[in-house]
Amino acid sequence: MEEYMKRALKLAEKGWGYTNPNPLVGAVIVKNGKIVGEGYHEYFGGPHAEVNALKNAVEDVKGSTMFVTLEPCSHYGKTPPCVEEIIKSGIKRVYIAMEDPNPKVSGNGIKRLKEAGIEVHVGMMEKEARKLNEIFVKYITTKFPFVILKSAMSIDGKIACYNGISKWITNEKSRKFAHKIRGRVSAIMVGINTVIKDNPMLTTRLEGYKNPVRIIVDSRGRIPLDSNVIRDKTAKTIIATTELMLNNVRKKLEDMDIEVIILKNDSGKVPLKELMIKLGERGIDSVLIEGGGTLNWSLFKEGIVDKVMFFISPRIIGGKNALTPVEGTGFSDIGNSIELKDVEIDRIDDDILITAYVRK
Ligand code: AOF
Ligand code: ZN
Repeated sequence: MEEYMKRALKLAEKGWGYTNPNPLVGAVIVKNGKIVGEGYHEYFGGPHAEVNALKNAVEDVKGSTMFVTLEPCSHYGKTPPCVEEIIKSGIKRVYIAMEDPNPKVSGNGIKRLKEAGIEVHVGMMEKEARKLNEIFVKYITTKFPFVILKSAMSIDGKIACYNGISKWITNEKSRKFAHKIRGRVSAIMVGINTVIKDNPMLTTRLEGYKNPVRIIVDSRGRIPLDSNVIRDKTAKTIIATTELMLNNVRKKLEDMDIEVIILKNDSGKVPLKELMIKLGERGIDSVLIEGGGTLNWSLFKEGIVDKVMFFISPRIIGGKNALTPVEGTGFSDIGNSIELKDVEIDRIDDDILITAYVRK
């Protein structure tokens, strides 16, 4: 029967990038061994997956089984509780991949279904469901965004040549995939050096994918006012800075509709944890970090990174002054270094993608 849950997970994925900060959810209704209804959560604030599946059913669902990737909700939020709709429909059995970590629900949906005499099974393909909603699980329980750090490097660990040239290290397919990841997160973050050096656009540029908010960490307010992230209005830009930014620069930015977040810090550097908390308060559930090495080091050192995605191209760039993905001071002994777990390796033609999670 896992095939139905697999289908529900596949449907859930269709919402990628549009449901944040809500979860990705899919639901399938099966009657006499046949799928009679399917649905998923399509966009933030829209109907939930279960309701969509019921609405799309092609025959009476009385006596049927529902497969849903997240515990159906029991609360009045933007929409009425799904459990009541399920109970009303006459569905007699529900398979749930994982309990809802949302404290407003967590277990109450399951309880309510059971009370109504529905047979409930929890845990089918739970691992896959948790992975699919890794952003939601962290954000709903901590209000702190899920942080993914992405980097592209040569096999000898360089992100540019000694003279700064970096176009292009990885292949086109890898770069396209990296753009897709942008479309799935709420925000993308870079340091000011990257903006000054590369003048990137930081947009998705793929049909069917939305643009995340651009966040520039710029402690002293050095952002050039004619840079692409300021001029281009296809995505929102937030500048995170300190009191070192000059007032007239701030005013000019705000006049250009750029949000400026000023954070106090004695060291004169943007306090990154506080920044993440501020972003969480704005509903930003996920941040993709796209370098460079100075920002990456600070984020690792402060324990802010959850997941890494390293694209590695089979080429040697060399040069002892060529930049690497993580700069800063570095750790003084291996025992203190950042350890990764759940390592996965994918091939993108001749490139290698290593995905892993930071052991906390
Ligand atoms: C979704 N989509 O398909 C399911 C959700 O703000 P609301 O009313 O849309 O409720 C959001 C909460 O509902 C969410 O945090 C999760 O706990 C629960 N289930 N949410 O957005 C869905 N099934
Ligand atoms: Zn619901």
